[in-house]
Amino acid sequence: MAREVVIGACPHDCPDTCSILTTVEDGKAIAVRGNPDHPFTKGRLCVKVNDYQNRVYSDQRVLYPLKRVGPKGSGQFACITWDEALDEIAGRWKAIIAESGAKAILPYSYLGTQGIINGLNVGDPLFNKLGATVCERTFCDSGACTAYMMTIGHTPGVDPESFVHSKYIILWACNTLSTNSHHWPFIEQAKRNGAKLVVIDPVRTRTARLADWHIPIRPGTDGALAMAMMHIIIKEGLTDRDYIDKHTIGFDELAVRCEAYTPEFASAETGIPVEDILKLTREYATTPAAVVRIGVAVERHAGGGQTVRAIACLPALVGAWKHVGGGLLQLPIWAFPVNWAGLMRPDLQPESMRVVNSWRLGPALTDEMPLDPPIRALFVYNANPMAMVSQQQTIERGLAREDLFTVVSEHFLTDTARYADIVLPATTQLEQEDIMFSWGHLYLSYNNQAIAPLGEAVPNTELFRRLAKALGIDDPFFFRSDDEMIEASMDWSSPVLAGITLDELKQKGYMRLTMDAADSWAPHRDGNFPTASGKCEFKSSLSEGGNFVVPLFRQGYGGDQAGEPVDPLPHYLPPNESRRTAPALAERFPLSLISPKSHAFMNSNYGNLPAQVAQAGEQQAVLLHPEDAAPRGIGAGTPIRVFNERGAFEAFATLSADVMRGVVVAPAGFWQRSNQRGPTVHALTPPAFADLGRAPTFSDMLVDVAAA
Ligand SMILES: Nc1nc2c(c(=O)[nH]1)N[C@H]1C(S)=C(S)[C@@H](COP(=O)(O)OP(=O)(O)OC[C@H]3O[C@@H](n4cnc5c(=O)[nH]c(N)nc54)[C@H](O)[C@@H]3O)O[C@H]1N2
Ligand SMILES: Nc1nc2c(c(=O)[nH]1)N[C@H]1C(S)=C(S)[C@@H](COP(=O)(O)OP(=O)(O)OC[C@H]3O[C@@H](n4cnc5c(=O)[nH]c(N)nc54)[C@H](O)[C@@H]3O)O[C@H]1N2
Ligand SMILES: [Mo]
Repeated sequence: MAREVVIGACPHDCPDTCSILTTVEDGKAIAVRGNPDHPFTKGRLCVKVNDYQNRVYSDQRVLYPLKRVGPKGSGQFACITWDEALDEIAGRWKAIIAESGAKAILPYSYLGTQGIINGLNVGDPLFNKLGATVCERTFCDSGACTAYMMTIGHTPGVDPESFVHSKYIILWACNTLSTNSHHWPFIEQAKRNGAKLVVIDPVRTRTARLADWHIPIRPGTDGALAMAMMHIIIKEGLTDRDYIDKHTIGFDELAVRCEAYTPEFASAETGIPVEDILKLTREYATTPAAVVRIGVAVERHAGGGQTVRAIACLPALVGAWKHVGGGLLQLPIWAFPVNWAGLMRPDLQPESMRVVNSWRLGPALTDEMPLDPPIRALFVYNANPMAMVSQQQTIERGLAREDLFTVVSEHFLTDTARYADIVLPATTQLEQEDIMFSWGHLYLSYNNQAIAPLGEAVPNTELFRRLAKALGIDDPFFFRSDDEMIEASMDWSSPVLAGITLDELKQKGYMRLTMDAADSWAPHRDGNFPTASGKCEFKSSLSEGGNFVVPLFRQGYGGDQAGEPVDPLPHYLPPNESRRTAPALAERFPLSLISPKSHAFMNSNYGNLPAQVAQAGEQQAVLLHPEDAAPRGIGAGTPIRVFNERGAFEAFATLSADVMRGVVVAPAGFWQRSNQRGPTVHALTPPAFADLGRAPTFSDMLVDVAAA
């Protein structure tokens, strides 16, 4: 019996990018386990991935190209050959391009796999070359990234491993134990070293329960808290004047701006008592090595961008950056010298391009967004918009259009793939080769292919080679091997890759970027922010161009940002839908709904797989405060309807005082057609963008709940 252990890396859109050891026997993967040698992920895999072989060998896998034989959405398909599938796709696309132009084709994708060659940008060169509509992918952290760039630039921020040196840790809208769980041991170590842990979250999550101090906050009001913290810091002289003078710009204007944001104002907005706001601020400002870890969730409200602007100003105001373990952690992805331009190839774009935002998929596919030419072909890969995007009913109406030619590359017949005309089988991480960045630690990872592809599944790289060939493209760029693509994926001359060779990386599976050690990590001790001024910009020089999207999220397309003017100073924008801002709406729909991540699902991945469904629940559970449930006649386990003027979905109630009164929680990831049967939370979520970076606002909405 041939037995080997293959070193790989978790493909998921998660900060942790775990090092994984797959045991392969006679060509079959029999088990996966965490690699105990990895300094950050330390040998533990989460509930989503610790049986990854069951995803790979699931009897639900799509293993052959499929062609629709029943009505749209019926899930009736017949197997066809790859040649038939490619002929049909190339034939339909060529006809559409001839009749309507390439803009009638809309690619839709995200981070189904996070591998650098198979992930975010794998299709960009082809669609850029065709001149297809650019689908701007801003539903995850785009607003926060715009705000971060405006303030401190593309810095990795605090090394997550140097949290062991932090003395005051604020997890702000971040459920570490569920969404970034390998960071937790570093936080625990910091606590053992005497750090205080504060969690700011409307919900007493499993993370908040282990904090020294959980501060419940009304959804979408964090900006008021952050502005008030600055008000207090300035008023009480808790600033680090020397650091401000040397390493920031715009302090005087910021000080004027902060005057209005009194603790009383913030208390009324956030629901946090004034004493607590004062205490939090004083503790934060006077403990050296204070750090804030922001979750992506902080941006999902009308003022999410400016909230991140305000939070990003805090560490410079108090000089936290001077200390190892002090500062701000958002996405250390910026440390990786990825050859983004080479991956996206914006240079291939024709002069005239069109941009449609991924959060607008429904309108773009229907008459809600008049487009000339209309979208006639949709190509989805690495994404499941039916489960993850607002206006679910509109998306469904669009996907049901007889005249829309939809192709989906997938592992499974997801809610989106069920509407396809052609489904193409995609390999999983064990069946493909890739190189990986991380947005939660500073290790470059390598995923060695562990097993041969199942059935006729192909990696996304091969899918796009086949498409290019079928379309008659002859540029050799489109026919590079995976090895060539991996070689070209990074700027190997970058100092952070000094001493790292591909050979060694393949063998070890991961290597730390050649940067300061976590124990001496303080990149902004002397300023050196990667901004235009080289300083922390309280007053941002990037505001002049108006609202913008970081190029990463829009295939490098630079034109047509259509940016509304942006205030150069941070401020608080209240939620669109709250009791205070929309009292008439709140009369009818008095509860705020937030839709964070499920512990056992990875976005919508695993929403169909038994082990994870057993953990997450067969059907959508919605968490309510007992005092919100009682007057509605709702008990624990009661089937309920959650609704607002946009739509409704069914769920069952779980009751706990862990959630603030007036707030309900519907974790994301349930599928319409496996567990959920019927619409999901995205039947209700708003289509509005947040203030910066065209981020979504899916946790900024009012609903009501009734027993079903
Ligand atoms: N288990 C699991 N892990 C994941 C994912 C997954 O689906 N499942 N998805 C991955 C992805 S794509 C991402 S982007 C990250 C996201 O990582 P996080 O941002 O940590 O994820 P969320 O669970 O969406 O939100 C975190 C917390 O923010 C709280 N919250 C919601 N609204 C507000 C608010 O207005 N203010 C404050 N202060 N708190 C608020 C929620 O109650 C929740 O506990 O997780 C990644 N990791
Ligand atoms: N209600 C609510 N909505 C949300 C969020 C939320 O927290 N709540 N989070 C938002 C955020 S942060 C994000 S990042 C987005 C995520 O939105 P999406 O990225 O659309 O969601 P996923 O569920 O991760 O879908 C990825 C799909 O890619 C497929 N896939 C995996 N690997 C491969 C591969 O190698 N090749 C191909 N072709 N396919 C593959 C998977 O089977 C899966 O169906 O959702 C956003 N929407
Ligand atoms: Mo995300």
